[in-house]
Amino acid sequence: MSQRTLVILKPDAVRRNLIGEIIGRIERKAGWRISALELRELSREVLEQHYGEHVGKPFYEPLVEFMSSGPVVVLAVEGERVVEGVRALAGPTDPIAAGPGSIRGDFGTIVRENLIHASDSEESAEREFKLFFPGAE
Ligand code: YYY
Ligand code: MG
Repeated sequence: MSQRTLVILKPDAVRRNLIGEIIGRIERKAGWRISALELRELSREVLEQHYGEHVGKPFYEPLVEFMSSGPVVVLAVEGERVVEGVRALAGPTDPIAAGPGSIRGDFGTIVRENLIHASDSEESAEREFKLFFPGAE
């Protein structure tokens, strides 16, 4: 079943020159394609909507600080079971728990700086796509 997911390469990925490496892993999956891509800085307002489920949690403020600390790459990826698939490429939230071969396992250090966001469901993906690419199809 073809799907679309929303991916953010976080400020640590941009600062550490890892965006090519990460996008390459996504592109090497047969049948997936990148359908939107932009380097930009995220406002607190957009981040509050994006991370609405985490507002009020102890890690929320430091997370927003981090996510607005520099440019990110926002992209949409389309393809077969891509929502679950990019989450699998990313690995678990905490890089310490992420195995080698996953993006977070190979490059992550601490939980906050875990390089990549990927939508957790088709519903989240559609909401996030509209938030980051308003007006796009
Ligand atoms: O979806 P995913 O990114 O894997 O994790 P979430 O539980 O949605 O948390 C979003 C984001 O928040 C996570 O990627 C890092 C950060 N975070 C944190 O800094 N500390 C935690 N204990 C949990 C999450
Ligand atoms: Mg999440």
